Amino acid sequence: MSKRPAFGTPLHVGRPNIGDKAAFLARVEDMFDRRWLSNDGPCLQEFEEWMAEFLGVRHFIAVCNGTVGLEIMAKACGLVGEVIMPAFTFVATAHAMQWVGATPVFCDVDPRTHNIDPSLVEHLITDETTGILGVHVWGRPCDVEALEAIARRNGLVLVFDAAHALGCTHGGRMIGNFGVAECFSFHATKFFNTFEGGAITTNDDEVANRCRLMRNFGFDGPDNVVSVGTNGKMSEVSAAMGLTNLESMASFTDTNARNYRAYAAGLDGIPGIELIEYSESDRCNCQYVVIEIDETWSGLSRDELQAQLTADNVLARRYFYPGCHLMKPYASEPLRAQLPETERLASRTLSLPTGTAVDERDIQAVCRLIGDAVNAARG
Ligand code: T4K
Repeated sequence: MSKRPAFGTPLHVGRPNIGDKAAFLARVEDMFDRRWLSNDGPCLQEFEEWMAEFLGVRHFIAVCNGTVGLEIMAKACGLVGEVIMPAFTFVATAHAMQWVGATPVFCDVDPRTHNIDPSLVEHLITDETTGILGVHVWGRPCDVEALEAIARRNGLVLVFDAAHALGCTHGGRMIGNFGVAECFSFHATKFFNTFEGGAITTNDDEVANRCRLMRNFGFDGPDNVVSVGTNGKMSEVSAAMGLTNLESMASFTDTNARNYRAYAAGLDGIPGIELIEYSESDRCNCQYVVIEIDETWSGLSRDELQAQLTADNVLARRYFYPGCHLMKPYASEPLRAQLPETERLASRTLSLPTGTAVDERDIQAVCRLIGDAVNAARG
């Protein structure tokens, strides 16, 4: 007979944080009374204003999800031809470029930061290259200054996928202000969600204007279509969720930080298990608790550990396995460079459950399960 799992109900990665339900429902009541459900409604306008102020950015353009946001950002910034980006990211980063007709050119990552390695970017530049797309993986900022210098030297557009990085800073400045534009995700699984949603941020008025037009079919006033566009609008109900969750954002971040510290304490000293670190000097949302498993010390592989946790109803995730470059739509493309660090990371990282659905006792139990698995594997 198989043993009973340690957790009766599954402990998921990506459980949504949900702010004050009464405040949300009141906003939805008002929305119904107004009969204004989408297309630049009052919730959307308030959400955009509040977020622009929070990020200290000139333009915050809310969109229906992060992937469409990346597509609009790419079009508005003129990304065509080849775009250099990491393969160690969620596949949406690559898909968005491919979807708008640009070719992702995958660059390896820095094993310490998990972000695109600037020292390798320049080797990948060709006559076809128009831009660099950095991803602030786990909310840890890219080496922005090095990427800016490369972009400047080579006349390239620098943009960022900031899907993980809401509320994070780099050098004291909020993510959302770097490159020509940045794109956030507010998907349900992100620590701050609008059910589905995202946003493009920029300090460039022309880019912002193009993004706003493209988000709404290229309409510049009724009947006047001035550019090609798509339907990238955020609905009122999503914006209402955004306003509600903004009121709780500080407490979500505090919970993430508390959870992170509990994991750090619980995992301390377990051989071969290393928790990724967040900078002390910059703000971070700590929404991802990621461990690296070094099999030579832990005695078991990442996949073996994941399987054991799953048997105990701890549903840890292999973000980002196997790397975009090995996924079917991209695997047949000739690789410009080998990606040993990407492949190494993709084989050893595991994201653990966190957020407001998880408490410290859960975390202590998860850490004990990991410790027991390693002890058993090492004999
Ligand atoms: N760029 C980057 C770097 C990204 O990480 C993402 C998204 C994007 C761009 C694109 O942004 P969006 O277009 O999504 O706004 C999830 C999310 O769907 C995705 O948004 C996120 N990154 C990615 C890292 O994670 P999956 O395929 O892992 O989703 P799924 O359905 O397996 O759910 C993950 C976990 O969350 C499960 O354990 C179940 C749990 N869950 C999920 C939902 C939706 C819940 O407990 N409740 C829920 O409502 O991609």
